[in-house]
Amino acid sequence: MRFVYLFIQANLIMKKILVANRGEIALRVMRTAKELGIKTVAVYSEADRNALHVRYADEAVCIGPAASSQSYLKMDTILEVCKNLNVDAIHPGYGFLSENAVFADMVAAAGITFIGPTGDAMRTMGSKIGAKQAVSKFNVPMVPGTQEALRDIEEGKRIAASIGYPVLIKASAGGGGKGMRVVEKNEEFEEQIKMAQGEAKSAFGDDAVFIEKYVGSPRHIEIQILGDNHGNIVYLFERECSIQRRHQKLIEEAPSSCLSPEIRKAMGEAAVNVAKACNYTGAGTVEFLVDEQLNFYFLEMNTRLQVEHPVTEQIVGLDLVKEQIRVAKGEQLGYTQNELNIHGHAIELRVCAEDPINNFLPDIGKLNTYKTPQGYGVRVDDSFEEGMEIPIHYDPMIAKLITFGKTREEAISRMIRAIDDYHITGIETTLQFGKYVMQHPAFISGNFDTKFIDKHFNPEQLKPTFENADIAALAANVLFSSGNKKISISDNLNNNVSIEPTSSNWVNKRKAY
Ligand code: MV4
Repeated sequence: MRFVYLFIQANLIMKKILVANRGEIALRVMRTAKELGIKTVAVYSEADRNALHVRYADEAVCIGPAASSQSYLKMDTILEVCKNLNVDAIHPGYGFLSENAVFADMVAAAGITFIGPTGDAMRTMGSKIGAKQAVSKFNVPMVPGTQEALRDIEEGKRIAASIGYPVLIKASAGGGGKGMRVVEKNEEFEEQIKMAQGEAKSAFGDDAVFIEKYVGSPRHIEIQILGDNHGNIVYLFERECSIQRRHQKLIEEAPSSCLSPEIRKAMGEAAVNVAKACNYTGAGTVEFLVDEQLNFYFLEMNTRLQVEHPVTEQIVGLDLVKEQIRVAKGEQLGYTQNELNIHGHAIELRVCAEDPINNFLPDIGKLNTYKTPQGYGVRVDDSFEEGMEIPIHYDPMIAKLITFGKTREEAISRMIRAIDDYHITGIETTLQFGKYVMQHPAFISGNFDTKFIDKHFNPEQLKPTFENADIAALAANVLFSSGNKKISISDNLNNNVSIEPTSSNWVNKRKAY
């Protein structure tokens, strides 16, 4: 007689989650936890006493002064809160401790579930050279280059010559473009390597650099992946993130308008292979460079939930935080790749407290007016109310404005409408920049790359000429004399100016933008 033993792995119990973050992402995570009947704990700095994530949570604990290093980055303090309040799991959001392998390991060692990948997966992908080595056996296209830290200048020159100039030097510990240098010719090689190593050493404490063939005007397209603890990994298609400035993304969309179903599938499968290369679990993102011929190359993997995840949620119909929590509990994904499809189109604009007319300089102050757009196909992920101050200590993002529609055209016109319906005063924002992009022929055509802003944006274009406003005021004066009610006219930025013909319009009246 033979016995068949069935081992059924019990799912973890998750009654209470601590969100080790602030702002819109803390709120976004807590909303999903609430829907799942999970209690939430907020941690906050002294600067965030009145923040919405603190009010929204079931419990909240102040963990230190405003500086992140003394609050949101305090691993021991956060773990202590977990123990005191009987927390079952930690969601790290993005930024702060979200990609900190040491923290992920500490959380696990304390018997708490880290809602994210293992520390080992983070370590593998945290080193660019380590990541390239790990994926090299997994059939993932990579830009021609080295897979080891460069030690010898002469050897480097030989490799650069065989790759062909221009080449790009990258820091292994880098990310977000830090420590990158383009080398145009052999004569510049030595000097640039030394500069790159110096920069890498001071920025990351690690001077390991490697070289790659320089891809001139690439697109940045990333694939969302999701893995469970049972070996299932799926891709949730791509996000086009080419509209960025100084490695700061400003507009993202899903799907990308340049991929064919075949390339989409090939990139998706490559991304799943990257995830396999580091035994990835949870939600992650694999970044690719895409050249003009639509060749794609693995860049790096982000081992966290990303800022722009909502555009993926809108087109695949999944709540990514809910999926993260489910797989962290030990549940199976519950769907196969074939069951996943793209429905419609979504665009996200990062509404930041930055002045696009003034070099995107961060702006601080108070949200004197703060009215968000509403209606079908519009989603606003934010964490502010009218009258609140934008704290200077953290990221200047006020909100993520997401629109979705059946087609890209619909998502674009809805975004323009939503920008017009968004009223912020007291602070400069990227809203009008967003509108400029939505109306730009290169963006509308879908044919653009990471140089979009360099090629197509000149701050002058955002300065209202006031010409139409002036004309409207003049016309209003005339109409006033003839007893008419109101005049409406659009200016160079398609902003409507309505003027009532009262005697005060004898003074040239300008619309407040
Ligand atoms: C490149 C590249 C061209 N060629 N690698 C920038 C951030 C880092 N993650 C990788 N980056 C790049 N790597 C090769 N071989 C151009 C960039 C790059 C870039 C990439 C994605 C999005 C925006 C970018 C802006 C400038 C440069």
